[in-house]
Amino acid sequence: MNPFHPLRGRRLSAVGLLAATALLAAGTAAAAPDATTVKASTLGAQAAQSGRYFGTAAAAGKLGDSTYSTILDREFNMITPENEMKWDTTERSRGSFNFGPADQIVNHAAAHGQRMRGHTLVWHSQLPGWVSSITDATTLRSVMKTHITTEMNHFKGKIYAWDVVNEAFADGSSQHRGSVFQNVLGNGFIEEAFRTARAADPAAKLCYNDYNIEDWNAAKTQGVYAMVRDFKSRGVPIDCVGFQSHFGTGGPPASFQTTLSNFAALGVDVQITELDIAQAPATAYANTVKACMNVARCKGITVWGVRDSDSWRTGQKPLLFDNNGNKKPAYNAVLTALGGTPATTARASAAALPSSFRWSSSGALIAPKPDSTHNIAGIKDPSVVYYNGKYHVFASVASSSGYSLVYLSFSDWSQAGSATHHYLDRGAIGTGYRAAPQIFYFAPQKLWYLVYQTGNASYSTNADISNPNGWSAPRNFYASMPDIIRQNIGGGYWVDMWVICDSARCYLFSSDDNGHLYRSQTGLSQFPNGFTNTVIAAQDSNKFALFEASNVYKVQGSNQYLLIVEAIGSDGRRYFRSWTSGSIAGSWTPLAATESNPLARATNVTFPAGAWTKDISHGEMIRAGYDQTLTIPSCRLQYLYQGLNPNASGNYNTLPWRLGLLTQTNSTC
Ligand code: 9MR
Repeated sequence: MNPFHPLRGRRLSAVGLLAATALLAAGTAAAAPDATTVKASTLGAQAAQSGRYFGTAAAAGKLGDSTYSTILDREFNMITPENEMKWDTTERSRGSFNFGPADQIVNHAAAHGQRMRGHTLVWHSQLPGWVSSITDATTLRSVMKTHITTEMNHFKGKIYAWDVVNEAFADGSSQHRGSVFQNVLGNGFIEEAFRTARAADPAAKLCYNDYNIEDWNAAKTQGVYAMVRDFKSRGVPIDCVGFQSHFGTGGPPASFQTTLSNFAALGVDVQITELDIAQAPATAYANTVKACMNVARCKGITVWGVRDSDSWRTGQKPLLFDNNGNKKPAYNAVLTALGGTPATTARASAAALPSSFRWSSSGALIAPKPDSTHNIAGIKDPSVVYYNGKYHVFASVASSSGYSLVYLSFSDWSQAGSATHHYLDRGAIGTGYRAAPQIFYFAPQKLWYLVYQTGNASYSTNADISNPNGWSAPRNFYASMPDIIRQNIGGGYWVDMWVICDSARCYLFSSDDNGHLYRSQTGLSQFPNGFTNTVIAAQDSNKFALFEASNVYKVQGSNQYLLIVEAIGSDGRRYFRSWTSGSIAGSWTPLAATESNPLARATNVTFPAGAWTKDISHGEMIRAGYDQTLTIPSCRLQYLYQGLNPNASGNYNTLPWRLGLLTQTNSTC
């Protein structure tokens, strides 16, 4: 946002902003995406379109392998730790818990907007000797309950579903297998485990997980089915059954879909939890996915590893990616069975986002809270991340005397209005012109960055986002305004700095209120230093069509980046245009980029709580994660924005801006 211009663009008469105004990007724009194409080009994004997830097992020790983590974060939106949550890692000796390796995966998932399955709490295998040698029921019962409770408490709020009990049934039989739990506690140990788990984390789904229960005619399947039926009839808490699905070359048994739907009919979700198929025949994979797609309560599919080289059965090459991370034929078969379009037959950047948008707006949720030293008229330019169970909002506060920054946090939007406002000018960020913040976690340095404008592009860092006093003093990204900006800024203002990184580089965008979007770059390992090669990323001869408040995001589960830019419409009101690109530095293709088909404008927003604003102005998408990749979901977008009483007038800096939340209503998933 531009802090100084009083009238800047407000009620400008007939600026003649035309839909067709060209956005000149570096390179030429490709044809606009087909309006009917909403198929995604990755497994997770495509599964999400039917309300399902697509996950993989992952190993903490491989997160640093960039081939591995690139595929992990591109394709999968659910992660199961392959070994890190098992008893022999988490409680190797009695009462001594180690959650470090699992935390690495959980943190990675949170930063990339992925959900987690917890695997596994009670299992006869990978069980330390001190547990399997217990012979006394009172001791074992206490040990089992402590283990479940301590582990679930540690990960509380972060796990979608737990495999509470794993592989408790004997091969080829409808009876429990022998194990220390079975032998010492008897048949009731499974029920005891589920009851303990429900008490520990009532919000997590509780699953029973097993292998060789996919064939409806197998004795083991019947044994598990009878147990689930019994649990449901007696009110023993169970929410889901996991079918591991470690298949031979033939793939799933013919009755697999019948099995899934019969279990679902008992009132539990079903999930495919550890899928791999010897030699990975495309048809066998497709049949497995179709069985799930045909059962409404089949909520998702997890494959047991990323590349063949990551598999526990690596010699059988059972996974979707080869040792080099290339997609195998089974990959395309799975994507197609999920309803998607493999890249070989569609544009590589097939749109995960629709090409037109509709939104519903909240009322004004956040108003300024002036105090004795902050005589504030408006709260503006919000940046927001959801982290550790809370929304953390940073915003500009404006008054006739200038701009500074404020921080507030809350767990739910209904609490936003009552949150305490912490003025950041009280700490090392200091007083003076600081505005238009952007917040993100820079994972390589384990530090939060707050980027903002001071006349230069500035930043502060903090190890703890929730500590408003922890921010460092401002530092500048540039020694001075880059030449290309000086040459093009005209009578505009250098505003709205925005950082986004991919796996190799970080980019710094900024606007000039004069029709130019600039982009500089530096290496990921050099960040925050070394921003150079500043170029015009996009421009428009009508400055109001490409004004300010640009955001660039990675769209989760797709190859797409989304660019949104605030424009001033022919009615003088603020609204947003949008483009997509396959790379941050790429050319931008119009998505919803006109006044008549905008990303967000008063014309495509409904206001059930009353039309309190005609401006949809500077704000932030609610991200799927919180790290430097700025990943947003591909559906059900939400955008926190600044709006204004339409009758307000006067000096721009004293306008009564408030914050409201848009929620996308035309999402296909
Ligand atoms: O893939 C896991 C492998 O790395 C471990 O060595 C093995 C130890 O038992 O467990 C593997 O995962 C198993 C999962 O936890 C439960 N179902 C069977 C999986 C394959 O053995």
